[in-house]
Amino acid sequence: MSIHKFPHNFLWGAATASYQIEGAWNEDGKGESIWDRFSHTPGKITNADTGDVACDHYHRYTEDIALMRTLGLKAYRFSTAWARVFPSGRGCINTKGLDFYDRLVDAMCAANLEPFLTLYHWDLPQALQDQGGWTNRNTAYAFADYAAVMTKCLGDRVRNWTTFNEPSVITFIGNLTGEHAPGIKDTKISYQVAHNLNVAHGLGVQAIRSANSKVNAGIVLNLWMAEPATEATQDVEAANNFWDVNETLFLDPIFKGFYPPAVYEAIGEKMPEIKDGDLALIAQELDFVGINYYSRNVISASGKMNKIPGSAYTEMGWEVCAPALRRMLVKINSEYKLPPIYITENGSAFQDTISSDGKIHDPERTDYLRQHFIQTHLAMQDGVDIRGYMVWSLLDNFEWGHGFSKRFGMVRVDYETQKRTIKDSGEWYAEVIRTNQVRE
Ligand code: IFM
Repeated sequence: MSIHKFPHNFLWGAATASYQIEGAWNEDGKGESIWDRFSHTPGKITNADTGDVACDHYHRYTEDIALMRTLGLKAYRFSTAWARVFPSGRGCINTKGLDFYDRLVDAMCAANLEPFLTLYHWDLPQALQDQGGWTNRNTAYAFADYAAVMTKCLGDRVRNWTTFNEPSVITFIGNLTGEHAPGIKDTKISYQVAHNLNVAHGLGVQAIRSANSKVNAGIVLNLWMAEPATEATQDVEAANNFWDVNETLFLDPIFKGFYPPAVYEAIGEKMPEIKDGDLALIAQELDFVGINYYSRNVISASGKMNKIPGSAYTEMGWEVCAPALRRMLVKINSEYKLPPIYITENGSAFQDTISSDGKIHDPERTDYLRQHFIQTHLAMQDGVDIRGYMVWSLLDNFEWGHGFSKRFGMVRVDYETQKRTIKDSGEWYAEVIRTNQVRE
């Protein structure tokens, strides 16, 4: 049996996001966000679920931080709700909202957890959406102001700042397929949103650094490795093209300073309006990059394959393929000049059941994590500089369009009673952290 031993300072953690866990959607002066509006619109979310209460983390954060201590986490990745701090997106600060994050960060520090703060995990203030949202370049300037206020207030305790979580999901699921808020379905708009997000990222990094020169700034990108169905040249070319068109829209401008030619070719006149100086603004040097990895796309010359014979799938219908994580990390490490990497999300949804002993035995989730930890360790041996790993997710939570029907947590949440129960996968993760190693 081989043992994968991680470096002593490897940062094991877990991740969540504001709208998915906080609840308190209209408390203490919080403004409406696009996810409040979207989830309150009939027909948008499975079972008409909303994040109105979610995991009630707004009121139960001390209990949740105690859970993190029980698991032995060293880091906690969370996001702040812009509309809690600026109910209208800009202008007057809602001090009660800011105080919540102040208390939350204090509690993390008291528990010896390294905070990783994400400024934008999809919950745009509705007031800004009413002015065009991310299609309006002014939203990028409002974002930079919000970033500056948050950094000034929390930068003395929060060292790691992320501008955006998964800008490609905001772009394509929010503005092309319309399955996420704000529910727009328009190719041209989606690419303008992508560019404005890139601009907002650049402005955000500058704002973070001018508010506090000592903190680290980065971004979190979700990447699905694209792999050919066979070794035939046509399949290999199709997979490479799929990667270039679908996965480099943020990687290239941020780490190379230009938009990928394959995207220009694919969308032609639907390319966004790019102003002079934008590309230099977007390509700010970063202190770290977060990579979220869940699965891969398998591509043949005739398109994307739906089911791969012999592969296991999660409840999301995503293929389990940990070796593709290693291959992808090695690929991006050789193709880009990247700063240190954190795996900022990785995890799986499975149908959990409560056993007669009151426990949640979730061997598939444990196995999923084990395989991905091992492949990450192998990528580190291949020379990729990976500093930490945040499991998605600490708690079962609101899985966007799927509502509460998909459970990603290492801790089960009973949404009726808000009772938290650590699953077997959580116990197993605690042991990984304690021993700092994974057994194959
Ligand atoms: O729940 C989401 C998270 O908000 C962003 N990354 C993927 C997760 C699972 O779908």
